Amino acid sequence: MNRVGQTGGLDNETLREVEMSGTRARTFGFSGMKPTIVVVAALVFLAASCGGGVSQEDYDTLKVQIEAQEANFASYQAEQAVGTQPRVATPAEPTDIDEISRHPSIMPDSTRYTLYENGRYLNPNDRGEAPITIEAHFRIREVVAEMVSGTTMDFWTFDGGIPGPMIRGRVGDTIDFYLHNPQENRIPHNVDFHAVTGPGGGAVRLDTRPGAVSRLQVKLLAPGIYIYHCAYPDIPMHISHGMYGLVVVEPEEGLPQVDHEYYVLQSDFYTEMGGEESHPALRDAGHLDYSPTYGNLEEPTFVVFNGRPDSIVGDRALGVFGSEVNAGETVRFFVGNIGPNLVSSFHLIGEIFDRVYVEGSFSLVNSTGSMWRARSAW
Ligand SMILES: [Cu+2]
Repeated sequence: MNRVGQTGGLDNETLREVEMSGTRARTFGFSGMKPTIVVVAALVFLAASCGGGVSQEDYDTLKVQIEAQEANFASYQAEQAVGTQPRVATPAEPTDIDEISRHPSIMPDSTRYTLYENGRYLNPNDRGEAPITIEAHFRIREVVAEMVSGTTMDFWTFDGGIPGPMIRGRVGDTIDFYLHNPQENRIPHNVDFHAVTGPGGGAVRLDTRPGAVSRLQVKLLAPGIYIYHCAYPDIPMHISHGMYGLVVVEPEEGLPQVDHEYYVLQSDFYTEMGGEESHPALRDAGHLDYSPTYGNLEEPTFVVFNGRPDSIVGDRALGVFGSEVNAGETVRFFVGNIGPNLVSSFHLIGEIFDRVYVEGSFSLVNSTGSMWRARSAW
């Protein structure tokens, strides 16, 4: 995302939801961020709705909005220039759950499950050639949990863990998805599936207030590994509270069998502590509030795999937590990065992947076997 103040311009309040000629365009962005791309997107929608041309009336309306937001953004920049206020520490809060991290070994071991509910993959079957329907129920839990020892944060989760549950199917399968937002929650949520073609990847259909359930039925058309995330405004705020996961769409013939699989998802968390301290220094820091300011500055307090620091070490290391991994066995990683800001520098030591599906594409494969053969010929 753009860093605030680099380009000047609009804030997102207007631009997150631009309604013109019956077309709603939703966009990403921390409050106050200059969304140049969004203006372009809005104009594209206008062009589409006006048969190829932007009317003077629509142009004038957008221009007024832009000028109003420029004034708003100038005041935001002034606020930023003052700097962040000194933190007043608050005690750690009682936790609602013992563990915020969903371990990488907790995932469907294949595409043979037709139901996900209450944290479990159910109804395994020997699927044949024909596509199947996979029914998935996600329940949103807004919880307080420990990020590091003695330090709590507010998390918004799918089924109480970060990342959310993996959905796994094959091309041709149908996902029958239900989003449950229990009454005790405070905030509406939704899901944007990047595996889905359509408005907001289904997010518009899945806006769900507390006490309601929404449903989306979609057919999986394109193979690959996809992010899903909550896309309820302010979208980066929902992402930064932990609302994301992966959808794996295998090719029609499925993926080759391996002995072990893991589900790893990187993300950033932004708090009032900013980004200067490493996580050992953030122990016993009390309750940390979410900070949109440090989000705008792209200065995360925590950059983690699977929900929190140290989530995959010690007794939670791969091959220790869950099944044991022995020499000669095969392992597959599904790796994602939701940010919302930082890129991932996934770094493997002491082993070389035989095959890398580049950027989650099953058709773009980097194979060390073929490289080795090429080198051997030299
Ligand atoms: Cu949400």
